[in-house]
Amino acid sequence: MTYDLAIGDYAYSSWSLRGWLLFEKYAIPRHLHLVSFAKDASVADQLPDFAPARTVPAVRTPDGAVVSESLAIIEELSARHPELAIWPSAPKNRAIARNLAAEMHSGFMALRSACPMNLREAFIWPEPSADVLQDVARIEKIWAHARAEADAGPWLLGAYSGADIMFAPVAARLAGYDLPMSALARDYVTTHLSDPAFRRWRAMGLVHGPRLHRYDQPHPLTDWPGPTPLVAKASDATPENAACPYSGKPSTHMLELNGRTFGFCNAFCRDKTLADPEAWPAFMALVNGTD
Ligand SMILES: N[C@@H](CCC(=O)N[C@@H](CS)C(=O)NCC(=O)O)C(=O)O
Repeated sequence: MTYDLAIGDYAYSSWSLRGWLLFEKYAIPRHLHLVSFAKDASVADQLPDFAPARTVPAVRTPDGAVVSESLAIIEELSARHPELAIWPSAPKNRAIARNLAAEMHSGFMALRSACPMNLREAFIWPEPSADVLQDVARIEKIWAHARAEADAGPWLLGAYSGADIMFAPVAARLAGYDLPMSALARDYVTTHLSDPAFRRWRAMGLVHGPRLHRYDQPHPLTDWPGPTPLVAKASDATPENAACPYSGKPSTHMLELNGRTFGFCNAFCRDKTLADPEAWPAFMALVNGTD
């Protein structure tokens, strides 16, 4: 018995990113269920096994409870897995982390509505609206407050916590719309964009599912503000590895990186790796001969 986790489109579902990061960062086993915003069916209709959930992420616990508010999902898993320290263990830091997460869960409506998460594009918005700038100023303030309490470490309270999960899509929005921010906020945003788990999620978003035009914006496009991926391309050559680095199944779909050919068991495994090779530890272990 394990958890079931339902998520929406990787490129666009900011709340799903939070649910997925929770399981990914703390290595909590789960079965993944995908819903698609491109379908005519509502999210609720795509989730009959998660009733009464009507949004993603949604989690079904091993004992059958459905939890479909991202903050409640973090709280519940934190209570069920205290050894993982999803909230900081020091009480003062824990209180600050919880407060940050709750403020994110209920706030920043201007930023959320004017700057929907779109991990396939990065925009330049030269003159952000006053209410968005007000949200950014508040975010900078509470990030700086948390960082002032932090022990060593790049995250809000030093080590990664539920507060960072809640702000990952906010970082993607600040960077993805080129919003003005303090040096401290920029450092923290860069930490998110460089995080291998975030990069894995974005790599899947680049290759999985259709482009959804409702996330297009009237702003000019610019380069993605995160790390530049290594350049790889699809290939038909014979791979060095007979078995997929992820599943161990036979290699059927290949990519070329630095003149070498590597195989995967299906197109998605190949394409998500192609999108950002360095984000995938099992693949890099294969490349570096350390697997
Ligand atoms: N309060 C919820 C919000 C979840 C949410 O709005 N998810 C969006 C996807 S990012 C969704 O499922 N939208 C589908 C719909 O509203 O029908 C949470 O904290 O998880």
